[in-house]
Amino acid sequence: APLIQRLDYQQPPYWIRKVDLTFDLDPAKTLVTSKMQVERNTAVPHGPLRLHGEELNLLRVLINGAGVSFRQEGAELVIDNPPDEDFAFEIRNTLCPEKNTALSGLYTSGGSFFTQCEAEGFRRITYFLDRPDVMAVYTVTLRADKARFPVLLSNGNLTRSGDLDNGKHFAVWDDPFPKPSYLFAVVAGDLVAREQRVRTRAGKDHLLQVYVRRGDLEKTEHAMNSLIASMVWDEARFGLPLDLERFMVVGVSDFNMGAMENKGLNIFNTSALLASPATATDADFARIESIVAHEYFHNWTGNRVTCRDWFQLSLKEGLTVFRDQEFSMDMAGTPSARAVCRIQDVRQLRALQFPEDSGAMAHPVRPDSYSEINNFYTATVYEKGSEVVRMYQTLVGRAGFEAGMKLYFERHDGQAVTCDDFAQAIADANPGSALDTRLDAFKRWYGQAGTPRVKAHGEHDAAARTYTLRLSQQTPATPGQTDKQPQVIPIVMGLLDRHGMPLPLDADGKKEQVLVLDQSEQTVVFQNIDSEPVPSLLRGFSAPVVLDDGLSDAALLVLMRHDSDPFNRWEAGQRLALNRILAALRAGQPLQLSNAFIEAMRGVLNHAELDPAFKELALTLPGESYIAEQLDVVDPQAIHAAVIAAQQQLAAALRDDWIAAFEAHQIAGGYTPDPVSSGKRALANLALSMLVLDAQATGDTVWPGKAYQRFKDASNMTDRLGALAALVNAGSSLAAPALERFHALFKDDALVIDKWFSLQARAPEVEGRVFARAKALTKHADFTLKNPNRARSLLASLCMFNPAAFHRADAAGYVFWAEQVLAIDAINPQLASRIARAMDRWAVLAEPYRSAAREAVARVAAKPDLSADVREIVERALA
Ligand code: HT7
Ligand code: ZN
Repeated sequence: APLIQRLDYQQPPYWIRKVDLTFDLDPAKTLVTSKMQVERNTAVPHGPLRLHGEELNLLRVLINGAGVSFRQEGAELVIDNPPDEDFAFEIRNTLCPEKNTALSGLYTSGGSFFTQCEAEGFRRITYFLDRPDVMAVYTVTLRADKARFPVLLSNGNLTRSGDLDNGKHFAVWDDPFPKPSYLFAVVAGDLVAREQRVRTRAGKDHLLQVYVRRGDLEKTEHAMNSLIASMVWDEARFGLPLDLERFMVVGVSDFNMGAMENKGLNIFNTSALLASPATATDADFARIESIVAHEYFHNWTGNRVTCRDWFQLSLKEGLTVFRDQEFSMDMAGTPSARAVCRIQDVRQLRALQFPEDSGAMAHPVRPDSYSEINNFYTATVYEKGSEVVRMYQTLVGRAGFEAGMKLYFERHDGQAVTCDDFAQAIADANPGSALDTRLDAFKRWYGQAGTPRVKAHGEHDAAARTYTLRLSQQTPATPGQTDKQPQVIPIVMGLLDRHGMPLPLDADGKKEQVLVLDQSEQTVVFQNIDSEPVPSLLRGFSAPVVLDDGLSDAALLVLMRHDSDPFNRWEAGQRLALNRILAALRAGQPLQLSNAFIEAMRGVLNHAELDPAFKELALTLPGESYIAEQLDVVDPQAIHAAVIAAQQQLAAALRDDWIAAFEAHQIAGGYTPDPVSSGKRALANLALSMLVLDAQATGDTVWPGKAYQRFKDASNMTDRLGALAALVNAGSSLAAPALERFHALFKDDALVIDKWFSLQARAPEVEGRVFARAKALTKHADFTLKNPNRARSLLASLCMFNPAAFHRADAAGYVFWAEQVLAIDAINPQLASRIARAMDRWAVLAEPYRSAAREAVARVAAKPDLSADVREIVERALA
């Protein structure tokens, strides 16, 4: 597949302004008739009309009602001499939705029809200028068998519907908003809806609907509540109202991602939509709330203002992730609950985006080239993109950012624009600000890959009563980018005295400020500082960088106990743990936690004021992939051994405290997924897992027995899965009967069975048993590669989230990976290329893993008929 370059962007030679689509829906052979109004784009040189089309059967092509000569060139339909004047263009084609296992374009799932058009799926439905800068108004007529497909949905408003001959019926949908083809959607099937009418602040009435399969209706209440909360929030925080009378959300079991923001007809993976206390965990409830919000927020950031080209993807994704993160924080409420959200987001960034930024697939937030755009729906575009948006807010302040957003919509509503347009709007709304004065330098965040390293070193001069902070930055080389310029890095900071009291930073007594590091090296001097302070830098994780402040354990303990910034309190604890683990790994010695660390953790666990949710995060050790990020040569087995040793020591040393914590955090009464209750459940589950782990070492049978009992009696999935995980992760003999019972209880609920697969594939490896079990599970009657959730629940869990089970000295993990990637590639290239990314970081592995991993990647790359998706991933890995 050709490499597409960002700088090659040109406007299309034609615009399609209006589309009239008719679908005669049949799973085996659907007929599509597309009538388009086409206009020549006089801004670019005259040329042929080239339409994209994939896997289609072309029946006829008419211009102004008459046949026209055309040719098919690869995946393009070419009309060499279209009229100069505006013309009517008609195409008829057929396609086969039931054979579409790639889940892109029009496909069937559970007997219903669904579409997925982002990024380039519309061309798998009909021939079109399938690019986001071509925006048209759509009218869609759907015809189908009424008994099998009683519900017929598309974007916009239902204008007509009725019966036809032969048991068929029809519906006509009009979407008044011009949109790019990637936002087009159709759903047809036997679905039911939860409905709610709402009136917005602006006094407009709207109908909200959540469509699902018949049995799932009672699992849609949380999604509906999340949708309403999102509407209220977007109007209150950004003044952005819902612009449609009808807003529909639909669930589908076979879906490549979490959800899709099609105009007025969002389509969701059922895993991101359906929840009941008995079947979904607290984490599921939170994820649903955030994905429902994310898709809803896209209506403005993505749909009303869209991307000019796919290189600008972060324009909508980074901004919308930022918006959903802010929403989740506002919903959480208290400062401490907000901090818990922030910590979770940063953990996710470090676990997924940091490794991406230092691996074979490292790319800027605005990539420079791609061969398959689906490979660039990445943690960098989404999560690092969101951090970039957050930095705008830090630099111009919250009110300044809101003013910038207002200007962005005033300027660009209804347009397809670029990241530069967004940056310009925020800067122009904040003249003279820290952003405005450095806008060009700030925009390097869009162009430079790699996570900047920031070094900080402080010196106190007792005689002069000054504290001098020397800061420096450097961004490591990434594929294709060797020389890096300094980034603009906002560092929110404060200084503490050694008792933890905040020190004034200037004559006004300010206790916190934003330092803007925009040079390779910079020095800041603070006056009137009597004794050596402890710097608290990068509060709230104010920039996506790795900070090395060289703080001693004693200084970290001060921050952990006293910092007014809860993020940095958590961070200090993580750093203390990380220092121990890294020291042991570097020395090749067994890990031994210090008494000071254990006592600090005991202090957190028993703290009278800290929230349970915060305690749970503080007492959870850094993840194995984040630890790997700190090392030049990665031995996944050694990292795993160190983490397990640390867990066991923490479990043993705090045993009585874990018992007290477990008992103190039981919840009487019904289940609610609010942050306070879910924090209590999270801490109780952590305590239980520690107690079962310790019991495994001491031979105690009481806590495994209690865990089994709790697993059986639990009234919600969070507690049930927590108890099951405690048994499985500790390798208890009660794990097998519990797993069997769990399967029997939930065998008819696909989303719960996904958890069953995932839990087993993520279990801590012991002597190859987890790998063997995961491999055996590929033969389980419930396993299939056709359903992405199921495939991911086993394969991504093993290959991407269980390094010690996957990276084996005998290379069996890599052989397994290669087999699975190739098998999936024949069914669903997008899914295959996601799993293929398990090998992104092969080059930093220690031997013997490194050579064996490379060999496996090379074997996959040697296959001649790979999809463009997987080919791009493996070729970048080998480059
Ligand atoms: N904008 C949506 C992206 C998406 C997607 C991309 C490629 C292939 C399938 C897909 N499904 C959804 C999702 C979002 O960011 O909200
Ligand atoms: Zn999105």
